[in-house]
Amino acid sequence: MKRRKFIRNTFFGTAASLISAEIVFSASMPKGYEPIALQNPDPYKLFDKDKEMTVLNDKPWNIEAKAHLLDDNITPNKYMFIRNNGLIPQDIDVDNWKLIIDGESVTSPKTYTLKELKSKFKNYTYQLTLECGGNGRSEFNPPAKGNQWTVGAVSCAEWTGIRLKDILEDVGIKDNAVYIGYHAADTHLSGDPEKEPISRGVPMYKAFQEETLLAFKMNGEDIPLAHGYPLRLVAGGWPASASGKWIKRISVRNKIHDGTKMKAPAYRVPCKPVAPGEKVKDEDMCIIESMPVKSLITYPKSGAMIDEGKILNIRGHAWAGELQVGAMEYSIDFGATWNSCKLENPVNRLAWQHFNASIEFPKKGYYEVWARATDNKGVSQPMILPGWNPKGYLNNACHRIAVKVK
Ligand SMILES: Nc1nc2c(c(=O)[nH]1)N[C@H]1C(S)=C(S)[C@@H](COP(=O)(O)O)O[C@H]1N2
Ligand SMILES: [Mo]
Repeated sequence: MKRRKFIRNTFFGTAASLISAEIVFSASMPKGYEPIALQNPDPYKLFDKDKEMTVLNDKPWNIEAKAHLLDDNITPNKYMFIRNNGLIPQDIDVDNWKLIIDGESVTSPKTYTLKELKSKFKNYTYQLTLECGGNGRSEFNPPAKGNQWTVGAVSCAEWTGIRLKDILEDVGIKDNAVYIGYHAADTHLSGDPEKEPISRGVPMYKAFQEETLLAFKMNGEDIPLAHGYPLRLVAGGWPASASGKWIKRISVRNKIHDGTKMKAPAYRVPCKPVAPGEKVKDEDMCIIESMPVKSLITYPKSGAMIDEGKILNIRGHAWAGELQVGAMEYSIDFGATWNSCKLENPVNRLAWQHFNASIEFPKKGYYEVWARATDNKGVSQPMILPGWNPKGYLNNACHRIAVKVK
């Protein structure tokens, strides 16, 4: 009861501070009532986000970072993108929050309270890269519908929780298990309680990876509400849509999970490359699994000015889905020649890797610094746009910043 009050108070506390006045008769305000003054809330205050974050949509909330905001090794909440398909659950009762594990491929369904999950199973902490499959969508031509993400729908926070595999082993999984599918507490935009905004998942081998967590902490604290409080699946290196927030139920399926947004064309790309603008049949669309190699220059900010003769120290992060980044390079001549950056190893599997380089420019003028990562299988980021696809997923083109030497 205490915890629940806390959440409600935070909400109404936020409410009062957004209105900048005490809600005098708040005690008689109907439960779940949204004060008129709050119907257009300030998302920065509501979600504790930095003012430089970009709001792409408010119904549902979709907010992204800019490259230079992602400079921290571990992404703090204020710079973490928000991607919602539906409405954030408003009235979370943590004391009565239950996780159900069911499905065709469990021997018998089992229910756990949050407390049981936290105490019964060993806790693990990993830094895990989460990138929205649609990150970079805004650059595709012909354009794809959906949130027009630029580069900022990626994060690498530190997640603490229990291994999904430990719970699945505790429940008992049948040999015919193929996929897990999540079910969450958010509401469909239509308000229809029968509809789920999203219900995706991962195949068993990913569910059984050591780093696949059911997390209850982000960066050492309770997960912020917008990011899945009180329980979130985190499957690093895969499109972040696989990492369900506000998890209530996980079904172990004897087939590929068929929840909302599992079917084509959602989170799928053509199995074979297609020409820009081409229509692709549903059966020719394949589920996105590991995300492709990518990197971001997080310092300096694009548009930086430096004095002639000075060295520019750039830095950023690189990641490669399930793989590790093997090499990192930069170019100041539009990709004609490339130089190596210093690249660190990841702190753990599926965490992004940090890079830096010291750049000398030959003379005054305008330059672009392009960054290119190569995964440990030898696959590099494309210099400009990769394969066009109907939904605008997987744009892993080189990140570029402008620099003026004066
Ligand atoms: N329950 C639920 N989980 C969800 C979503 C959602 O809308 N509802 N969005 C997914 C998508 S598409 C992405 S990219 C990530 C975004 O995670 P974040 O908002 O914590 O950055 O959450 C995923 N998990
Ligand atoms: Mo996403």
